[in-house]
Amino acid sequence: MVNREQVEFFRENGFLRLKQVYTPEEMAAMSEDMDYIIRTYADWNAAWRGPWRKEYLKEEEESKATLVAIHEIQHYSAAWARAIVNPRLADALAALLDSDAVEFHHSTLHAKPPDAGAPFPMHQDMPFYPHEDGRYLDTLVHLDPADELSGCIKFLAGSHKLGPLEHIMGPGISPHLPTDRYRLEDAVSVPAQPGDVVVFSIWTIHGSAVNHSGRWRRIVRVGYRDPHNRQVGGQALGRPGIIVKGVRPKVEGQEVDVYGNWNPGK
Ligand SMILES: O=C(O)CCC(=O)C(=O)O
Repeated sequence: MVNREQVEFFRENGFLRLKQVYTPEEMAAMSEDMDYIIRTYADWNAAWRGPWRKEYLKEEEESKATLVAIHEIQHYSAAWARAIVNPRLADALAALLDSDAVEFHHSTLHAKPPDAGAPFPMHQDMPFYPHEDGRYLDTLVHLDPADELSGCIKFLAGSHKLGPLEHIMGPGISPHLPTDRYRLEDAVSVPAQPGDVVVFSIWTIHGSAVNHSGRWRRIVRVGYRDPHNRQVGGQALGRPGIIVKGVRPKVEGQEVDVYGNWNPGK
């Protein structure tokens, strides 16, 4: 799934688009199930908040900016449970992580509705689920065409080399980087088609603009790590994930008990 050139591109830039990881048949089932999940379970009030919004949204866009989100899609759909353990993707991630084993960590839907899909400020994903080191990859599984008009993902090329950065945070403020130093305008757009997966490092700075198109832009972020990389806080802390490639290595202080839980009683 990935060749040497792609691995080198990823190491240099901190992101990589993998074309057509999923077949049209897999995508049809994933898309149909996602529409059901959005109608039935998702949070329609999930747009990120904070002072950065005045830089990203015009006055007339502010009140209608909407993000539909939900976590752990595999709890709702068999098509998505299969998508997460896809061996083609797992092989690619193992090559990018340079690891024999890959562990699934979490999944999160970010759906931008037509004409009103909310933007994301420039940030790393590290503050949301901090890990001890950089051996963590986020993947964006694309359900719809994502382009400039619909608010595709944008990356600051090479920014993963900066390592973990301090983010602006606070009550009611989504973690983000200072808007004057880290600008969406300086980022590289990565448009993608349904079935494509865009991979990036937990340290790569990224964001996206408003969906100005008349169509949905649905993306599911799925996080994977080298099982040696210990989580120290945030989303999905305290639970072992499915091993999608290889076998779980022994990691001191992070033993899984016979019931499948981390470190009982610790
Ligand atoms: O969906 C997007 O446009 C951005 C998502 C994002 O920033 C993230 O998942 O961390």
